Amino acid sequence: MDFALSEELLILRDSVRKFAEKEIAPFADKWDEEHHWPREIIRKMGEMGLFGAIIPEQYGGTGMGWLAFVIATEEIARASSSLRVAFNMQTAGPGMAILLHGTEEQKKKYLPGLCSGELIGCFAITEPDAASDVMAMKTTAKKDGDSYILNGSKIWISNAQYADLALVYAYTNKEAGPKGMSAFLVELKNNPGIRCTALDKMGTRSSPTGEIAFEDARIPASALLDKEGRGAAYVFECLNRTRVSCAAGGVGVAQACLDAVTKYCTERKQFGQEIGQFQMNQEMIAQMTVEVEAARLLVYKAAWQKDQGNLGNTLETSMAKFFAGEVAQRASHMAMKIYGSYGYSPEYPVARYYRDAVLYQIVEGTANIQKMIIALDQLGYRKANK
Ligand code: GRA
Repeated sequence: MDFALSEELLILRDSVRKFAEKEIAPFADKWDEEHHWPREIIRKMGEMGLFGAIIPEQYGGTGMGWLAFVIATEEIARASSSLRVAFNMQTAGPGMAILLHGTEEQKKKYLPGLCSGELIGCFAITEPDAASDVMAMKTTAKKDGDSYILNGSKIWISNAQYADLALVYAYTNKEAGPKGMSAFLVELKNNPGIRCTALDKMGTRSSPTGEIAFEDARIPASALLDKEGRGAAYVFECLNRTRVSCAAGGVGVAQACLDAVTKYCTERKQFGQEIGQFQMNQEMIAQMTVEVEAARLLVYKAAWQKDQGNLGNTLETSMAKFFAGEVAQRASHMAMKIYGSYGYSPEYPVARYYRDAVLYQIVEGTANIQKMIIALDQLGYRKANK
């Protein structure tokens, strides 16, 4: 066992950190307030090779691997939780699905653009009545000659209103249950049957979120990913990748809270001394320090396993996602207590961290869903790892 990061990963971490501190952190509050999605920053992240870490060089990636991917995610989330969403929308979701199951033509057509950030991606699972209960989705895809006709509605889709390409899950044969779900690579623009509209949220406001409505939307039959009936396996496989990056995002937000309170505790004075001298604050600082490190180690372990070829490590991925979400939420709560009224003010980013942290207990499978996966595995009722 070796806990040291390689020279290559340390260089990556430092360069992403410098980029995020210079080009994201100073503007993150303003972008959040204005609900602004900085397209040019997504492009720069792509050009730096961040999205391509998990994609081989021949398709426009860098092939650095999952550990590199989560390290970069954490550093971006530390500056802006909103901007880390791009890692999942570009490559952890659609990009990897294409790499693993797409045709050579689909790989050549989409992967270089998803890596560089020239193409904007997203994935569409959730529906108004099918969120935790994925299999209850109602969207259908009916074969019609050389086309499929899509009908249904997807909700809470990151990037919906800007994405070029969506990985969409729909039933091609509802009666067949899990065997009747399929995955499609849908080009969202210039299709009269597809309507994308924006949704508002209380946090993560510089990450666009929306609805996608399919009304007799005709897509070419070549948009099918692999074969009909593979959708159920691919949807959970996809979540098993995106959840680890999401977990790294939670660590990034928690680290940002720890950075903020460390600075504030040694600057702010009350009762004639720095507030870091008060044991009640020290208790919170100690708690945050340990929890951030423990969450990071769970994320690294899950990413390391994926680098060993174990992409089906649902158990370790769910543990990382669950714990990082809890830690982000607790760290932001403690930061709020330490900052007091200033935490509640938009003058400091703590209020943003607090709003953003809540998301990690909801998105990519709620905290309860992760606990269910972990407990069912522990009890021997349903093995998590595939
Ligand atoms: O065996 P079978 O033929 O019946 O097929 C089943 C199973 O073998 C079928 O899927 C297969 N399967 C898998 N295949 C490959 C299940 N897991 C895997 C896997 N890991 N790999 C149905 O399985 P099931 O267990 O019967 O399904 P279920 O009971 O519905 O699933 C359980 C569970 C509740 C855990 C699942 O539905 C779940 O994870 N729900 C949470 C949904 C979720 O995470 N939604 C997130 C939406 S995406 C999002 O939030 C985007 C955020 C973007 C951002 O901002 O980052």
